[in-house]
Amino acid sequence: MLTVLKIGGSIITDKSRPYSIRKNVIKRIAREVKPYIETGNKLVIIHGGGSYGHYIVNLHKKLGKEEDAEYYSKVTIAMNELSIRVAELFRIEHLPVTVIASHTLFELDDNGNIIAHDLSIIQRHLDKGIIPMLYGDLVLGERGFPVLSGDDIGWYLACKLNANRLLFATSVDGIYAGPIGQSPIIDVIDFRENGTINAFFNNTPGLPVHGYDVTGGIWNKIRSARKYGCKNLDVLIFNGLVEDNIRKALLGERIVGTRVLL
Ligand code: IP8
Repeated sequence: MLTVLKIGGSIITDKSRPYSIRKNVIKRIAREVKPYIETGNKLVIIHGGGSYGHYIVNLHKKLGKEEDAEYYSKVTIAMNELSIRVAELFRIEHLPVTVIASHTLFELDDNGNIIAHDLSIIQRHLDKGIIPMLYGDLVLGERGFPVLSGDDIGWYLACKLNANRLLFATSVDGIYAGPIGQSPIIDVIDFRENGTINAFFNNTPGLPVHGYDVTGGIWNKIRSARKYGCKNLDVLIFNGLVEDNIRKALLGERIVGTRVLL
């Protein structure tokens, strides 16, 4: 079984404080991942930018410096640092993770399409029992340095690596049918029904957008579901801050969340 797990930046960092990580949450997540790995399953982890990437990107947007080489340097180093910190906490829990910098593997064209370099490096790590850890990052674009979100990487890798499951651990219970907190969680989004996706996006307001979430939250990014044309992928968007949810989701146990059927 191969699972791609995207861990939201708002789970592993404190978005109200620049460059802050939530150590205890990350350690807890590592412990929740263990039972899945110990039963011989494969895992790719991707995490978001949180109070590292989103913070810096937002700051530079205001200054109009999005095409500056130093900006690219600053964000890619900061994201790498965040990832190393997360990976180290996993390693302490004896999970064999390694960080693969997303900007070395992906670029984006002018239409926002992913150009991937040799993905077999990920497969070869998986074959040797390693857990590759990637993250939302700045990448080389045709012009400038666009943001490639971890969600997009998640969809892309899950489709290209033929993963069985794609899990989005977010800081909310799933996708709400209307205003957050006042409306129910959507149980299932079925993209297999023709036309559903358009009606769906015309009528729904979406997940909460955090102060400086430059990639717009999972609601926008879920459009990517169709882009990479993957089929038979079991997708679940759920609350990774609820204790034990990640363990259960990895083991296929039932939890509150939104399932996406492809
Ligand atoms: O949090 C964004 O990744 P995301 C990464 O997965 C940067 O959307 C650099 C802001």
